Amino acid sequence: MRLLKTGAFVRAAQAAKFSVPSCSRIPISSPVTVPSRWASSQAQAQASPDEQPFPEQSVNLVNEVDPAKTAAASSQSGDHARFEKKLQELDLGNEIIRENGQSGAKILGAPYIFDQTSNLSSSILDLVGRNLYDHPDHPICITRKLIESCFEEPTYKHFAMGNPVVTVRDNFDVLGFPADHPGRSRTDTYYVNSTHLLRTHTSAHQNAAFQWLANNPSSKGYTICADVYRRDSIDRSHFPVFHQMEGARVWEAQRNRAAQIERNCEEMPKTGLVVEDQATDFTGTANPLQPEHNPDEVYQVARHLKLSLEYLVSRIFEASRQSLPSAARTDAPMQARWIEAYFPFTSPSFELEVLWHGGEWLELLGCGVVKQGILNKAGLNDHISWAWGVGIERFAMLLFGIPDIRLFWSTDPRFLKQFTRGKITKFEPFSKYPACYKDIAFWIKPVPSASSPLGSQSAHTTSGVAAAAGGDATKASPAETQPAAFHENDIMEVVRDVAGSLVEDVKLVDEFVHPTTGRKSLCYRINYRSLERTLTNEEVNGLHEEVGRRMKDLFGVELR
Ligand code: FA5
Ligand code: MG
Repeated sequence: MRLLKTGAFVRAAQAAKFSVPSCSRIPISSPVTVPSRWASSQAQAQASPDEQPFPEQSVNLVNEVDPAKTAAASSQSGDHARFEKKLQELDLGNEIIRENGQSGAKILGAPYIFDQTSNLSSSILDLVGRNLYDHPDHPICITRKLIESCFEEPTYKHFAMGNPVVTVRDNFDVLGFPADHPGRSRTDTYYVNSTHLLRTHTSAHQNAAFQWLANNPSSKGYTICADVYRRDSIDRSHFPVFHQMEGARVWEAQRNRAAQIERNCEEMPKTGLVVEDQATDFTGTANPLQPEHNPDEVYQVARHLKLSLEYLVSRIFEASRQSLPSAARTDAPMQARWIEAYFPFTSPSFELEVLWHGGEWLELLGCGVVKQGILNKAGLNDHISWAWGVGIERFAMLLFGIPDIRLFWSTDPRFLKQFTRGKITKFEPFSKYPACYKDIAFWIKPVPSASSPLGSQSAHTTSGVAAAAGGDATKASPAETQPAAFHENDIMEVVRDVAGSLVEDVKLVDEFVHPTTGRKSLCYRINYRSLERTLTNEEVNGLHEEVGRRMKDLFGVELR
């Protein structure tokens, strides 16, 4: 039983409230300006001078690739063509269809034929097309607008990307992801089929956006907002769908470009952030500048990038502080630090972390100087550029004091009614319903991945590399000593499919290797808790038994 995530619900919500982007192809050089549907003149009139709603400047940027056409082109046999035609004609929302040994899905109106790489589940498809970032009173949209307001037009153009189906090429290949990067693994990424996937990061649109800049030289940069999808663990800060924003700024070739960028740095607003910069050396092999670049320019581009993001973070923290009651506000400055990072498409690369409650460092964003090959491919040969990517939920949880990432998907009016466009208000928890945890223990099957329907590829070999775009190289599968019959993300996916948002977290609580047989046993604790009501024992037992059944059927585990 799933409260939030039934296909029927999503279709109703789509019809009533959320816009479903059309799949028609629009040339990259002529983006469509979306009318300010949600900019209410009433809200504008009511806002006090220091509570101005963030500006409305959204544009839809459409990928070069039309997924419907590519999907059609990729199917070869007559059977496939017939099945695809049938899918095309069926009047469905997002749905998976299995018929006579064939399977496929309809996603936002386009048909896709599955192959051996496909690993989509209906629970994930139910979330496609909700477009939370387009709903003006939703905290994701309010946060998006606040971020966009830090990167002003006309220098920056703002894009939102509705359709999450992109090509493997756009998500990984064009960006230079190595073949064994963990982000490419089927355990970490939702594949529609071997050529298409649900984007794992907004950088999937980087190439298209740079092409747009090449054709629109009056703009010098952009932001892109989109929903992104990763097979991941289940806890209060991880959900298989979250939102990212990406930004870039280019400088064309000009005499003394370093001095020009330096002037742009001087123009940046000053912030009160206390920032430690541990990533200033680009001369070694750890975080090198690119050989084709002028070092003076790289240092200025990196400085401009860091100043721009420090400005963004200081605006977020100031907005968060202002939304607290005056007695709860402190004047203590926010502490942040720059550390070195690795992304296949930038060098040097950085991450910004902030000191979180309890003294923990929390990663807010990744960024860097764009690889020259990527700019060249987009027609920006003589340009230099920085780019960044941030997680919107990370900022929104902080801004609104939202304690659980599942809440962003809630349709409960007690949640939705608390937020208003252009305003940052602290979330008032409406209730905390009781949790009910249950353990599931099983022996994993000691066979190679081929027999696992969602099996791993050999993608855990990129060690010591900070993962970009999903695929956590540091999170080893607990089963890694027994080759890939089971990956931790597989149980996460089963739990999500069975119980959806009724699970707060899933944790490995015990691991055990039999001393004589060498077989491995794992025990996971599933914490069932609804955000909206009290779950009955009977209901939780039913869900838990179904999780056990599916683990047995799909992964051949032996329940203990
Ligand atoms: C990326 O996705 C890169 N595309 C970012 C980038 C863009 C780098 C452009 C350079 C140039 P990463 O996987 O670290 O990187 O994710 C970027 C941000 O998304 C993180 O810093 C974090 O804020 C957010 N994020 C990542 N994973 C999650 C998650 N599971 N839940 C919520 N937010 C997340
Ligand atoms: Mg990261």
